[in-house]
Amino acid sequence: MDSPISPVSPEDKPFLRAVMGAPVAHHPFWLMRQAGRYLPEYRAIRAKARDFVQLCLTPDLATEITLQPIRRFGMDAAILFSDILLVPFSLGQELAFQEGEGPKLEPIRDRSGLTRLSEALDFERLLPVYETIRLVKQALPPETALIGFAGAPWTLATYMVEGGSSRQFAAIGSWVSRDADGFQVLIDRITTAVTAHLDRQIAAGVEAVQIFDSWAAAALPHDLKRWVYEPTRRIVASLKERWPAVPVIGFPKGIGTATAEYVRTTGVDMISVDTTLPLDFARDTLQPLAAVQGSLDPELLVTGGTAMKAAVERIVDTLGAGRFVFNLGHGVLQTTPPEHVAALAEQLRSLPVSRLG
Ligand code: 1CP
Repeated sequence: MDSPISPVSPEDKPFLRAVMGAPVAHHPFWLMRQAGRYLPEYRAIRAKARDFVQLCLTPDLATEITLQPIRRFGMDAAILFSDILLVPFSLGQELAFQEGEGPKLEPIRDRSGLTRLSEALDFERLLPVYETIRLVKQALPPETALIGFAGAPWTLATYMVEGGSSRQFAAIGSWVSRDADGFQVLIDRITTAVTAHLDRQIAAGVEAVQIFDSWAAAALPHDLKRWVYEPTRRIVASLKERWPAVPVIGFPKGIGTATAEYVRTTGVDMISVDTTLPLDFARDTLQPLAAVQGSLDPELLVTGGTAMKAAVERIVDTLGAGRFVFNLGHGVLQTTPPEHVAALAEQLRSLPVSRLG
């Protein structure tokens, strides 16, 4: 079914304008994990859903959750409500979310474990995700952009090899050091799957995509090129062939000044910076290469008040004259009072934009 023609062209959406470096009337913003447990209306839906994977795969509910923060706070971009682990799930790896324990997957520890994975994504499993995108597009205010996403191959591999969240990364480290070529087969398979999933999301209507490499810092520094930059570069190159105008956002969390090499190598259009990256570095070294998104400490959104206000001003003062989208350095914490997000939205709408041309 064709979606109704929007009276607003993509060029009129502040989020997309800021990424492209066009003038904007206010600093656009969105927040990683802007949909989720800090919102009572999310918790109400979550309490009724049998399990988290099914919630992500129920278009009406996923649509509603995607829209919740937009209704309350008017972010300039919505992010699809879904999860990075739907890609391993759709490659045939069993996935369950246990209350309070995070995700659990049947771990793949070596080359022989690869036989338990399919060669390609089972799109049947993902059709509800693309349907959600179509529903969200119909319901979003015309000036609000929709962002799709996927986990980067390295970060997905950490979950697939460790069997869930990890802080030590012992199993993946062991596989990489024993049999890097075998691990490369896994990375290649994930890279192809992520590319296909992002391609389908764009075809369904998302206007930008973010590649989450939340555990990039778990790779050894001399391995970043092979396991972090190169797979991401391949994804960006394939997407650019089909969708040259769709911005790609990279988030290689925790790699510090190596972020510059990441941006140069991968060709992302916007770089999401975490709380540890000095703002001067973001302005002087990253902004000439790409648009910058970030970097408020999520804890400050829990604190609120004058401490948050001052930190927001410092970020906007440092980065606001270049290509810039306001965001956090990582996801919204569960303990965040929604009123603090409302205060942040108000502050960002009232701060002057110094660069108008
Ligand atoms: O029970 C619940 O309500 C589960 C909480 C939850 C939510 C709200 C999970 C489980 N995933 C999500 C949604 C989600 N995940 C989104 C939706 C859109 C939004 O941002 O509002 C996105 C983009 C993600 C991405 C995601 N999932 C990442 C990358 C970003 C990051 O936070 O670093 C990662 C690492 C995951 C894995 C994941 N999903 C959920 C959990 C508990 C975890 C493990 C996190 C960990 O290992 O620390």
